[in-house]
Amino acid sequence: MSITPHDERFMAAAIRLSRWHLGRTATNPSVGCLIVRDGVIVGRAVTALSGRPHAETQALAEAGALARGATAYVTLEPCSHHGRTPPCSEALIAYGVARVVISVTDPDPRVSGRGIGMLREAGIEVDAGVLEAEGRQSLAAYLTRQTKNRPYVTLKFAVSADGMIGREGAGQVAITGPEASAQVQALRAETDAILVGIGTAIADDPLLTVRAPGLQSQSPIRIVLDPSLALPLTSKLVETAREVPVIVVASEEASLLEAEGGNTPADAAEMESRRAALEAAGVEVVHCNPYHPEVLLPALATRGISSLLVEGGAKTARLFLEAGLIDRIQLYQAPVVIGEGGIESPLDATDIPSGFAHTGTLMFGEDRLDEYERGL
Ligand code: AOF
Ligand code: ZN
Repeated sequence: MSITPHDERFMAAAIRLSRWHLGRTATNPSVGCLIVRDGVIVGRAVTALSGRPHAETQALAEAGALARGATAYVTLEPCSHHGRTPPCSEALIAYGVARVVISVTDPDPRVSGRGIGMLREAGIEVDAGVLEAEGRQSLAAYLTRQTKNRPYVTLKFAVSADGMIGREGAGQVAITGPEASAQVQALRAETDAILVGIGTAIADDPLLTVRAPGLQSQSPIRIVLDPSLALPLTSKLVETAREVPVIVVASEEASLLEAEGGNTPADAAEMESRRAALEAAGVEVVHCNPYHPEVLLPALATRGISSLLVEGGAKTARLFLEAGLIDRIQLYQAPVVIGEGGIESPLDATDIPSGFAHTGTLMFGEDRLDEYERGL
């Protein structure tokens, strides 16, 4: 049988369903699965919170005997390995599914092609690659971590009508309105970690949590690039470190500081006491050159972080852009005028780096969101 518009419609629904648990199944991807019999959905599921059970076994359980002869739509190739439960491919075979339609094949070396192989060997018809671009987008974090050993990185920033992202010495300056803020809260909720530079951490004293009603438990891990451990113990980040984790990325050794800023050996003792104080407050201090995202990102991936949101400020944005380590840019443009003392944006709509494609524009109240993406 060839792919029909019905297949695409059901796959689109499976992809929408998969987004429901985005960012909440780490390190497993959030996969959507529909079981369809005679054009009617008889089972549906998304990978459970924290990653197990997988989508297929839950959808099959809902369909029960109706799964026999039905078609399963899955956003990712069904697994073939034994985890905490037997492989999903085995379950699809056992329930007597006649056809499996897949969006994206799984790069996990334990699965990669074997899931499809098991199904075909059992006589099940398999079609892969349906709505693949959309499927890959919904699995971007998982695919990036699996194939590039780093998180999928989104750079988000808001620019005023006069091209500014804030005002010198003014702390947090409202640029976008409440509708855009709600959207950013939703973005944070589906992201594993959020990162800012020490400049922003001090100037804005941000909380970087998710406060939207119903999503409060989905705050990402908060990461501060802080070479010399200058994050104040009285900052909101440190004060809430026991509720939502904070990781401070400091320079690897005092000798590096010396080379960079002429610090004296006395600073090593000072660093040590700051580190002890931060750790006593519940902050995790990681030593890794904060100016080398190409080293930091694989370290974060190893800890299970698949998606990262870079939220500020200009210096940190430039650092990641120059390293070529941004996968997606979300640029909010607001009608607000900052004027005198403004901090210039590192980027505007006219100088988005080459390699990024403009993938959409949305309006949130008065604010315009433009999204740009690079291929995975
Ligand atoms: C599926 N359906 O819903 C998901 C899959 O740690 P484990 O044993 O759960 O295995 C994780 C791997 O399972 C992950 O790398 C990916 O290959 C697959 N995820 N597979 O059939 C699902 N979430
Ligand atoms: Zn599975």
